[in-house]
Amino acid sequence: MNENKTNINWYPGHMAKTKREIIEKLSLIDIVYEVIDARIPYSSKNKDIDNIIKDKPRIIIMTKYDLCDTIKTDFWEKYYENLGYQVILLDLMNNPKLNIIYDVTDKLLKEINDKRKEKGLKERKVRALILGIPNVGKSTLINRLVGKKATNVGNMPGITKNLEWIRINDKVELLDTPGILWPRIDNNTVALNLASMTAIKEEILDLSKVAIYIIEKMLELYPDVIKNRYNVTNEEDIVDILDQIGKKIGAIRNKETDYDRVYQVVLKDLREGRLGKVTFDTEDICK
Ligand SMILES: Nc1nc2c(ncn2[C@@H]2O[C@H](COP(=O)(O)OP(=O)(O)OP(=O)(O)O)[C@@H](O)[C@H]2O)c(=O)[nH]1
Ligand SMILES: [Mg+2]
Repeated sequence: MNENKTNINWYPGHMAKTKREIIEKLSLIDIVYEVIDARIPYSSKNKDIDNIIKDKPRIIIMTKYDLCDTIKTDFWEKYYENLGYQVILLDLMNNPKLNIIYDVTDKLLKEINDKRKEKGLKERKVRALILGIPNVGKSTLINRLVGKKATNVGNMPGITKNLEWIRINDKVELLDTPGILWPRIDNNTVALNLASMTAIKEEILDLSKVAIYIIEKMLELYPDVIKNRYNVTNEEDIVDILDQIGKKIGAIRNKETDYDRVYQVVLKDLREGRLGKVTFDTEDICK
């Protein structure tokens, strides 16, 4: 047996329920805004989505642009464009350029509206479904589009609990949805990336596994960040590395490293952006 197998078979009932409810509402929907996290543009894309939305017009919205490694993002933007998607990159915290969403929506729905006009029908109000895995910024996007707090947000998975219509103006209505994953996450790296970026609770994989993955991934992709932040000079052995981090952050109990504390600090530092701008999905993940 492979010791590293994460064995993620975590598809709680509420996700199955949400999926069913989305499918029920689909006939009302004109366009889907599929929200993914720019730090994990491959891992955070729901592998079940084509089964859910079939051939509805779709825009991929990559959020958290302020937190990602933009050189890697360029690759992923082109990757999805080559697959035929429209891709929009957004920093929802500092500089959400939202008009582009409406421009692309108008472009994608032009054909439908032109047909309606030919038949003498009025242009239809646009109903957009906001879909994505937990914690990618779906509700934050909605709040930005509305221009005020219309729905709850928070940096942990599972904040939105129910499907909820939100009116933007006379022309646009949005359907916010709880984050959903797909039934079996059989790619270890994808599972660990999801836990690293708080799309699934870290306990599901085990805190130590996720934190050690983050440290090893950072040492591979952004070694100076870890070395400088935590005074890591000797990186031969993971236990040594944890001890050095423990010493630097003062996670010592009874003269021994408090490993749980080290894990928690590393996770928190990554999530709160203290480990710099990072993207964990490298090109080889989709091969
Ligand atoms: N730095 C940064 N943080 C963001 C961005 N977009 C969202 N966030 C943060 O990400 C966290 C999750 O945002 P939510 O809008 O609650 O995510 P969600 O997709 O609705 O999550 P669920 O309802 O749990 O499925 C919050 O802490 C947001 O402030 C962004 O572009 N940049
Ligand atoms: Mg939400």
